[in-house]
Formats: sequence, structure tokens, C-alpha cells
Amino acid sequence: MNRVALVTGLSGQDGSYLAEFLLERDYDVHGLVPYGRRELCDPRCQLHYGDLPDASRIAAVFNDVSPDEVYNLGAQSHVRVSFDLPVHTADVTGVGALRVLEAMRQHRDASGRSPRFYQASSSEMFGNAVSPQDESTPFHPLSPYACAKVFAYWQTVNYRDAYELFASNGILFNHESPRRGIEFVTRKVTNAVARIQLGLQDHVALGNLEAKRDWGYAGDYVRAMYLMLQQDEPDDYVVATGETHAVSEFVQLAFAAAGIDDWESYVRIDQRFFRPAEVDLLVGDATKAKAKLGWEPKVSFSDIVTMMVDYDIEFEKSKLP
Ligand code: G4F
Repeated sequence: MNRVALVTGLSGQDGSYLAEFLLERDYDVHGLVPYGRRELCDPRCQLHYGDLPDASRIAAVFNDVSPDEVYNLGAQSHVRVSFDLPVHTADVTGVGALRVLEAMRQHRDASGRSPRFYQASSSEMFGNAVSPQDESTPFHPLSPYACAKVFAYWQTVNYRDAYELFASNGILFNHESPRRGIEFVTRKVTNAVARIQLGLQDHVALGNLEAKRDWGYAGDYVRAMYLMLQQDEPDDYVVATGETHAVSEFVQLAFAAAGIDDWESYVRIDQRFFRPAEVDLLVGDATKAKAKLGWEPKVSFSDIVTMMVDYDIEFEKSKLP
């Protein structure tokens, strides 16, 4: 019998990489997906309409699918947007995780077992904490998004402690790829660089270039999610590269990958893209994930930048008449 995985957020960047990873290991992969965007969904997955605000639908899908493993990747995941939509973000990103946990607590397979649960926790929970951040670093969330993620993190820990469920948090630092949404800074930059190189636009408007992030490759990070659910005991893990780079470095490298050296002449600073509160510096210490999961990041920062720029040049060329 194939193992069965249920993934919320299957239609996003991480969901698509995780689905491919699990399909390669002969899982039956099911996705809980809202009505809408589908282009990243592997056709071998079975899709179920539903969304994190709808508890009765989540319970119904659990009954239909009877998953062995549940990966909760669904969220309103944009930090800047969460300042405009704080209540919606709390409902989807925070209480949404609790709704999945509650469905999990009430669901048993034929032999009385509950599924294993992975919660997509975020390095944003640390805010401006001391660096590097690891599993013992206190949280100090600085956005409605980060507050919602802290809520979901502690609900996951509480369901593990109170009900002895197999529930683990992956505290993932930023992870990017050509499948990243265009509203996040890396893809916004690589897509703009491609369009500038092709003569389709003349500048890119950005916010804070000073912020530093620990950027890894999304394809590497889904491997860590899977490994967390294969352990003997549930636990919480930081997943990060241990390297940090300023947004300006990403921008400079992206322009250089397209053969453009004077990147500053193509960048305009726009206050619309600043946040009411900013996380200045994130850099993770993934010692525990490396030791216990045997996980290592494989794709370097500069390879991620090049991969994304190359993809966006081909993507933009493919749209030309
Ligand atoms: O790409 P970002 O929007 O990602 P952010 O806020 O770090 O969050 C991402 O990573 C988290 C993991 O740590 C996830 F939990 C979260 O869901 C999301 O995937 O912004 C990165 C940095 C910020 O400091 C931002 O202020 O880039 C800065 N930035 C500068 N100009 C910009 C822009 N960000 C965006 N999105 N757009 C800009 O024009």
C-alpha cells in the first residue's frame, strides 16, 4: 500500500516541490486547494477543493483521504500584505493551522492511529532576535504574519504535548526558486532583471535594500520537511543555510547574472514597499537538523540567483510574439 500524504498549500512553491518529492517516493499525494491558481500542481496529485478557514471541509477531506502524513503549508504568507490584512492572515495562517490540528486529533485510521503532522513555521517568528537563530532563540514577531505563525507554532507544540500527536515544526528560513511568487523580493527582482535585459521595462521599484536574509533553495527545504516526519519522535527544527545576504547583494548578483553591472541605475526606491516594522537580519543555525535529520542544503546562494534569472529570461522570451 502506498503511503498517503495530504498537503495544504499544494498549489504554491513549496507544495509543488514537496509533491514531486513525495511522488518520487511512491506516495499518493492529495492537496487541499482553494479555487484558483493550478499551474504548479502536478497532474499526478489528487486535488480537493477547500481552504484553511473551512473546518468542516478540512474534516471531510481527512475522512475521504485518511492521510498518513499531513503537511500544513497553506497560509497568507506575504509579510507586507499581512499589515493590510491582519485579521485574514490570523484566520488563515494562525487559526487555519489549528483547524488542521483539530481535524487530525479527531481523525483515526483503521488501526486507531492519527496522521503525522508538519507545520510550516517561519524564521519571521524570531523578529530582530540575536543572531544566529536556532531552536532555543525566543520569538519576537514583528508583523501580523509572524504573530499568526507563532500562534500556529505553539498550537502544534501543544497538540503534541496534550494529545501525544506526532506534530513537528519546521522553522524554515527564506527559500526561493523559479516557482517563487512574483510578489516576493527575489522573484520580483529576477523577473524585472529579465524584462530589463530584454528591453521590456526600464527599472524596478523596491523597498528596503538593507535587510538581510538567509536564502536557501526551496527544493532543498522540502526534503527537510519530509525527514522530520520520518523520525521516531516529533520535534522542532530550524532549516537554514547559515549564510546571510543583504537584499542589495541579491539585486546586484541578479543583474550581474544577466550581464548588467550598473544595477543601481535600474533600481528606484519606493516607500510603498517598506513595512511598518522590519526584520533586519535573519541567519539560521541548522546544526540540529544536520545532526538529527542528516539534512544539508545543496544549492548555493549564487546558484539560486543564476537559476532564477535564467528561468525568468526564458519565461519572458516565451511570452514574446
Ligand atoms: O521576499 P520577502 O517579501 O520575504 P520575507 O518578508 O522575508 O518573508 C518570506 O520568508 C519568510 C521566511 O523567513 C516566510 F515566512 C514568508 O512567508 C516569506 O516567504 O522580503 C524579503 C526582504 C524584506 O526585508 C523586505 O522588506 O526584502 C525586502 N524588500 C525590499 N524591497 C522587499 C521589497 N520585499 C518585497 N516583497 N518586495 C519589495 O519590493
